[in-house]
Amino acid sequence: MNHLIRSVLCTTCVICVTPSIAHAQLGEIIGKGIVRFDASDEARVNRRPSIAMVREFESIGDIDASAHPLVPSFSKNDEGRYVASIDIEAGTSLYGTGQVAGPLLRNGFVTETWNYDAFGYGLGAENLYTSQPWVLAVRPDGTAFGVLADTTERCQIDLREGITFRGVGYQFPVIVIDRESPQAVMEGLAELTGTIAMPPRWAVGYHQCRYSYNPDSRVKEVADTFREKQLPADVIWMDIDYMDGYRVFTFDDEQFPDPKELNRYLDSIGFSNVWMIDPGVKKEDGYFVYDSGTEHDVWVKDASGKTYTGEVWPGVCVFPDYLNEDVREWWSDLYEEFMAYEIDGVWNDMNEPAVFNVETKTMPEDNVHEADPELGGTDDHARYHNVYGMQMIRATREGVMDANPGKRPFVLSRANYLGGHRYGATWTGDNSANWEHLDMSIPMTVNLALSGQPFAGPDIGGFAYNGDGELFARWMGFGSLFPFSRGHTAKGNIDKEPWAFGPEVEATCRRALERRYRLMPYIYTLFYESSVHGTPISMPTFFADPSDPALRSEDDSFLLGDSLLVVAKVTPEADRVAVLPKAIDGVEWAKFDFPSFDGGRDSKDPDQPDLYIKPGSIIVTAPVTQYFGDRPDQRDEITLIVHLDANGEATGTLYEDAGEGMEYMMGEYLLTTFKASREGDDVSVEVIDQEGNMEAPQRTVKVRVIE
Ligand code: MIG
Repeated sequence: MNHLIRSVLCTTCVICVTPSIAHAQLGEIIGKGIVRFDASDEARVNRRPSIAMVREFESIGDIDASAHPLVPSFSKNDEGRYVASIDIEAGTSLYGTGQVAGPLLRNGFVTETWNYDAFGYGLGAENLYTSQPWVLAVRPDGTAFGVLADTTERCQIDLREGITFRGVGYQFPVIVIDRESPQAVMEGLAELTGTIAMPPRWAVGYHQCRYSYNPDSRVKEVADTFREKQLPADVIWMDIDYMDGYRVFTFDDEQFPDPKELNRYLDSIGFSNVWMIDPGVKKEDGYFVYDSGTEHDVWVKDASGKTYTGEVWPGVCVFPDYLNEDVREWWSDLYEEFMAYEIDGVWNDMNEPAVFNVETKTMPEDNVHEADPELGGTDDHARYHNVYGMQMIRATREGVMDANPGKRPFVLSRANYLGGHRYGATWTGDNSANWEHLDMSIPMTVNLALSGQPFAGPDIGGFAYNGDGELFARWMGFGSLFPFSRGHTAKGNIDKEPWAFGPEVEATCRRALERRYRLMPYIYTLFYESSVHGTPISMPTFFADPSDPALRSEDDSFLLGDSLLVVAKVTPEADRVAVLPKAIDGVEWAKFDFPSFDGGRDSKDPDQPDLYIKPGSIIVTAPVTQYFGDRPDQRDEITLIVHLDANGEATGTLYEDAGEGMEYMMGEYLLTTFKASREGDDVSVEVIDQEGNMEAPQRTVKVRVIE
């Protein structure tokens, strides 16, 4: 604690009678434009370690809060909740608050952080699968600030009047990031909570899933059909039915007798694989995971100190205490044998944790976690509930990396917490196959991005219920452009592969997937930028012009990176008119499309979203591939889509690396900046900057100028 500086500041404080009150006005600078406020001296001394942040941030100087424009007021309410509020000026737009169903603009909404198995959730859901106690606020002039309530406890985020957090259990600190733009605030959040790691390139491709593809012959059949029909895809997923009686780390003898052979087959046709692992471990003597866990004493205990049991898929289960380092190590080790079946990626589901047949749908709040001292030490489930899934995937990721040294891991998690993007991607859980959910899937993905999770997307087509071909086609149209792009559906539903609804829907899906693969060089570059700067990958349209009030609630469209605007048609009638960003110095964002495989029909397909390129930018594209590694890596030919600004100039970047492996961290990559300029009637393009040690390829560079 910074006692010296604090007492110096105190001498300037005239009303300093009761120190604990005066010090409520004290904040510590912990970064550029970043101040942490505590409610009192006592709260500051008793502050818990932050689990959201990458490290402990020490004060680099105290500020006189009376001079700070955004001082939270702290209090305790009648229900014993700890309250922190920040006033906002009229015209301030609020976003983030994690995984939220409903519109992009969050003013007027109330959310609560409490990870929850929310099957069949609707618009009014107060809490879903992940928790991000964070609000992004954009002032009328386009400057912005972000507010983080640094608590893992249940915490209400009330945006009905200003910004109010009401947390239980603990007097949490509040961190305010005040910067010149919403983009800069998001980078500030990444300075505190970290960035995503560069994923393997296959994980940036299209993923095909269902609950479940079984037996193994069905997995092969689906993968084969993608190739036969020339529908680009990189990944196929194994949901829980591959397991032997839902026992994690086992395989069903009859349906999946030879998982390695299956993975090799998939690999031979260019498919990567992802297999599910849940936290609930069947309580059964003789089952190696249960026996080994019991021997290592890894299970979460109830309040009386006995091993807690709860029912999930396999029946009565026990649950690893991922808050504990030894337990995480034990869990990581389980992946050694598992990954040896040539498994590429892991999906951790049900890790809120979900428990059947209890009203709360999770474990009792008075269960006990033997958490590491760095995480806060031994305490109850109420305190650690929201980070249970995050700590699970932290251990999973470690295990996957240890098992496959030198490979980039891919982990998908259903539950997560602010900062958990460091360990894995997230999806929006069990949505439904209807137009309301199709519509919500854009703002949900974008608000997750604005809450620090850029690698996200919905179950394309909807998880619950069947829907129909029209809905599916429309959803795939823009779903193929989310950072995480995966089709999925629940057990018992009709088939929902791109060809399942007949030739027209199949053709639409092909165009949509081809667009993603043509845009792959650009999208992969966005992942790189996110991994370095914490920039969101999908962003709200208003990021194009944060000072334009007309864009603040626009959520039928989204930006994929700075340069590409995706305008979707989210009603069956396609009758909503999206608000576009204004022209820049007289130059409009320009609509463009790809000449399609079947003769330029792309732009006539009413189910495709419209694509617009920003004035002054270059989007790097490549010919369609069916999967990563299909043609070397799309490096032999690229097409620069150029839209000149008012000065007749445009720039754009391309990041390239091996697509897998860690060598990029040692400089084995190439970051190329292209610049296009108008010269009379011509447009010339030059490379103005190149960074990285990877050899520049010989290639054809085509240029398409969009007017
Ligand atoms: O209670 O593993 O959200 O994606 O297919 C259902 C089966 C358990 C819930 C996940 C869903 C997955 C399903 N799981």
